[in-house]
Amino acid sequence: MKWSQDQLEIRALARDFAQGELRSASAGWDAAKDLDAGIFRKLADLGFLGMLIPEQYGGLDFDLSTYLLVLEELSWGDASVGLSVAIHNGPVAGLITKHGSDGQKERWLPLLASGEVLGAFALSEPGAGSDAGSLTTVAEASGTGWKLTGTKRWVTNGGRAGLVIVFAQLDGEGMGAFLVDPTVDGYGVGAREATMGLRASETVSITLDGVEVGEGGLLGVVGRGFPYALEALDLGRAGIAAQAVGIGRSAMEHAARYALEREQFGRPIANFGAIQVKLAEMARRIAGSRLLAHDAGAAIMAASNDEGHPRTGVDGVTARAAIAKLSASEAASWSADEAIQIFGGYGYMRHYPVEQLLRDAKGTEIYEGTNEIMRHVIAREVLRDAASS
Ligand code: COS
Repeated sequence: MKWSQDQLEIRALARDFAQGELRSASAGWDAAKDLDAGIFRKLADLGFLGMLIPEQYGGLDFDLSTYLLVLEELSWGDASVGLSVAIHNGPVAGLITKHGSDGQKERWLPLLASGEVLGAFALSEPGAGSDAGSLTTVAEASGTGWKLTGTKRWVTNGGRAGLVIVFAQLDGEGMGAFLVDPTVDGYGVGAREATMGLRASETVSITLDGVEVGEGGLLGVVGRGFPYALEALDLGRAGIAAQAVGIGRSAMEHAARYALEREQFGRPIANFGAIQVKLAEMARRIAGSRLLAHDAGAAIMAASNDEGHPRTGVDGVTARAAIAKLSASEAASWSADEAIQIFGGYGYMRHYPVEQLLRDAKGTEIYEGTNEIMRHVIAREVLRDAASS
């Protein structure tokens, strides 16, 4: 893959930021189970909270490959930061940019781009995860708009968010996507979940108890909420792939450095073939996954530029995003697991960095669609092609 000079400069900026601001803080944030709130201001100052937002609304209007390069670097520094930034820029800002009315874009995009408002995406529910079409949150017509009632789970950025995209069933009309200001009456935030990894990332439940959303709060077309959610997840999955590449690369680099320093049997363990095979395999899986993440980004860009790029089929956007996320998340978990093995007894200890990377990597196999769903989506598109050939 060949990057332009601009892309290389932006990647270098993100890498310096990750090195200076994230990497050394990451273990502390993991232990504290919270990010330093000031980090969002720093990200906003660099423009990293408006990466996909058009310039007229104060964003950087990056192409997707630049965006994915930045996400990889941020996630290399701290995967919880990578996740927050990916949700905010991808499914949230991406959906508003694509389907928002002029009024919605003017209201929300400058706030998201400047970091005044952090975005969250509320699709999953206690009983609706992989089966995202089975939501029980309802939106009832209220005369002046809609009234939302239900519970959402696993909402990243949920407590800090100043804007939440909430998906709810409309009476007999499919699903709607609503732009909810969390300061309204009836909006409640549950306790932070205690998660295995990505512990600094905020994951909460939210309750909606008759939350009023005016006419201007419905995103796009009535009843199209489910396709919007799936479309947002394509972009989200490309971002998670880049996040996983960052985590996997971090594990590989830690392991390689340790292998050069650690001596056993009178020489660095990097001299042993068993260690070299692990490092080579990490490099192969991570490099392949990076290409797949950027391939998904290219497909999404082609589709959104109306180049007639298909959504369905194994060459379509949805399958390519699923392939990238599946490959990268497995590469990250595998690399972090093998990095612990290379560190040996030290790797199993809390204050060495690689055990955190394994806990963080595991999340990428689950959120924004489990890897079982990724395989289902990919197989469905392979079979669709076969049936129509
Ligand atoms: N972009 C735009 N539209 C899309 C789309 C996309 N990527 N994918 C599907 N659609 C449209 C379809 O064209 C269809 O529209 P019509 O109703 O007009 O025909 C509609 O959306 C439903 O699509 P489809 O029938 O393919 O959906 P399924 O019910 O088969 O999808 C799965 C089932 C399991 C694939 C889906 O529910 C899924 O991805 N689940 C995982 C959810 C998830 O990732 N949850 C994690 C949330 S974030 S923590």
